[in-house]
Amino acid sequence: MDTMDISSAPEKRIGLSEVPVNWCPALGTVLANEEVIDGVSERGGHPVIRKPMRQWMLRITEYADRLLRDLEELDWPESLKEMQRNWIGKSEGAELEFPVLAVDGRERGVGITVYTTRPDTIFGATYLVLAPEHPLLESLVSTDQAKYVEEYKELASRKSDLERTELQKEKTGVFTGCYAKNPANGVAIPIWVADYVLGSYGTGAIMAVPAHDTRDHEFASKYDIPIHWVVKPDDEDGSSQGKAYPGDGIIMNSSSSATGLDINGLSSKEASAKVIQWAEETRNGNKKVNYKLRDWLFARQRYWGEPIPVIFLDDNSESVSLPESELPLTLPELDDFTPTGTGDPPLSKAASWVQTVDPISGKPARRETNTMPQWAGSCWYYLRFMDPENSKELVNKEKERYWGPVDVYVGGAEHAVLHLLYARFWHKVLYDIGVVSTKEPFKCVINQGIILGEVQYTALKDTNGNFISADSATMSGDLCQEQIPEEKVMKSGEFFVLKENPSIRLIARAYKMSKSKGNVINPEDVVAEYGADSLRLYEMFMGPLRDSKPWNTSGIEGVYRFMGRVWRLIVGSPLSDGSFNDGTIAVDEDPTIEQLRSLHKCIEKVTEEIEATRFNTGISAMMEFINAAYKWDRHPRSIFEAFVLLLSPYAPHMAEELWFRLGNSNSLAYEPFPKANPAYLKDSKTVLPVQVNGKTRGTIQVEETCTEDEAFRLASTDEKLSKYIDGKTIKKKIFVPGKILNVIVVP
Ligand code: ANZ
Repeated sequence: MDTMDISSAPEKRIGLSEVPVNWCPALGTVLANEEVIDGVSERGGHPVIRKPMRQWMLRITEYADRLLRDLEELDWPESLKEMQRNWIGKSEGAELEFPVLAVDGRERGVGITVYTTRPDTIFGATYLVLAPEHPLLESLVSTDQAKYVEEYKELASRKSDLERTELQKEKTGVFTGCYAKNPANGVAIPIWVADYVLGSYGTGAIMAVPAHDTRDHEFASKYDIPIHWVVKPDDEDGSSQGKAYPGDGIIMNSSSSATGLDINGLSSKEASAKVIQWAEETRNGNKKVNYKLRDWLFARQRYWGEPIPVIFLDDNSESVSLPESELPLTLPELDDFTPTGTGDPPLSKAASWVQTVDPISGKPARRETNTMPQWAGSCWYYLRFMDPENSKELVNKEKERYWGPVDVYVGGAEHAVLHLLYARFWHKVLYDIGVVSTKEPFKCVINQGIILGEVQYTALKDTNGNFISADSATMSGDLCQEQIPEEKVMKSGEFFVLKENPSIRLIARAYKMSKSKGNVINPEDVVAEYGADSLRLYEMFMGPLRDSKPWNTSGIEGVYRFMGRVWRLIVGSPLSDGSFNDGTIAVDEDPTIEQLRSLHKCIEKVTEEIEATRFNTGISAMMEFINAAYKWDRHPRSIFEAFVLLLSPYAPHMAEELWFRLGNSNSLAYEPFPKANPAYLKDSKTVLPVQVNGKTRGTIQVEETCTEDEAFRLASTDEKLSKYIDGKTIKKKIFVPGKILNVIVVP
């Protein structure tokens, strides 16, 4: 393997390595491990095979521990963090060395190092297994076994790692004809080759403990290899079972006078620690941490990607990175940029671009023709947003300190071990070389729920065509299903029933939008019919951001009506020709305490709900405010200006228009968001009894500071009281603040 360092940073972060890569013939490119899911490409689902190729790798493994540790301080969904933890896959154990024996039983002077997470089970190791790719394999195999081992290696090379490690697959293997010594008790144990051990993980070799590992148990049973029980479960004797006991327990059958090692009676945890200590003292091994994370294969055989700024000197194929003065390196124009199909990148067709000179030495050189994967750009675009015009540096330090890190990042969980892991890695590299000031790029990540198709209602019918209620139907009978349109459905408690016969309960389900289900809502159609603001407001109104929720067309109509109400309240009813006022019907006068209270409560609620990403309840508060405002007979401009600012993040186009009609000449984008004044948030209303001619007829809610005129105005507009007062001649009003209002009318 030849690896060249092209970075000036202390750690090697990028290198060119001949490695078995994921090659996707259909896409004509190699793919990163993160882009291969269950043996097929993440995009398109095409088969992926393993093939050795010389490729650029980014050394993300250098950052495995930091990527894991720093997850703790992030406000991300726990499930997302767990996916990254599993992908990084930290495993703590030991590397132990098993000396290889010659035919005469003496040590040959070479050892096989295994990686194990269960050093406590070392006395139960009854054979070793090497991966078919293990570099020592060839030198160990006995002459009579060589043919079988060769055949086996050939067979294994055609399987993917996934096929090899699948638990259900029958385990296969071949004896190498060679033995090793178990260092714990000096016993000679056979060395096998089997493809359930991977060459790319740990040391590519294992000590097999069939009593306590399921795969080893299956293998040993098949090939008649001894099974030694060394861990006693807390509650029963493990040896009586016909399968492996993989759990922890108390160690037994684990002492040797030959080596002096004795771990009997210890717990698994204590025994592991003791074996590691013993191995370190006797130079038989050491503690070891392993990661599942692999280096990031960073080259693609694609035209559309950032070209890698590296050249190869013609005389010795040494790679040289281009100096900063030559950057950015841009793609050459190509007529045919389709993949070549051979593994040669499309850029290899750009002969005059490929042929260049080394700007430092002036020697002839060739450009690297692989390009970067699509993830490269998304690893740092958020930094450019902070300083998009900067042509001198990636991001100005001061601007980065002001804006970074990203406060809230809304995105899908499907990027958990792709973009969100890669971007964290790049950010850490940029932190190490002083470009950014924070260790993490995204403080908080929110996974938004998906918008499902409209709820579909299904009724069940028996063979005679009669409806059967969904709760009473036994699915075993002959039933057929009928789709019921929404207008024939009503809600009854928690369930949906037929309007014409409420005893028939329906099945209500919302499906993910998909072409095949025919339930896709095209946002452009919605915008054409209701406007972009309605769509936006409705999407916010549908429910909490993190929940998946069904689309509902009557819901958007509701939101559209609300916007109409807001418009008419501020601009007035349509004029006779259908157009509207140029200005507003709001008046230039001071708002009443009651109006201020209404507004500031709304501001408080909307602000709180934005912070908590519960936009839906914030919008409900605005709807309540508008309902209350419709009852006012005066509409002070200052109140509606504040309201329009509250509405603007949800319905920016209409809010901007209303803002201008309210008499402003600058965009509302430059206005601060309203702040709730605590003075108006206290509820200081008292109940004032109202008498008419000495007889109590009802009550009104008034402020403590309420005047006689204000109390009388409230009483005469009150639904219950107005009939005793309206149209009557008022003789006298007796008002005792905070106590009573008595109106004397001419009978
Ligand atoms: C002995 C043993 C006894 C094990 C026991 C397990 C149970 P994780 O947690 O995934 O790191 N192993 C090591 N290298 C391997 C490879 N290249 N291919 C396949 N399997 C490999 O798992 C580590 C365990 O997986 C190791 O601990 C080893 O089996 C196996 F009762 O060693 B163990």
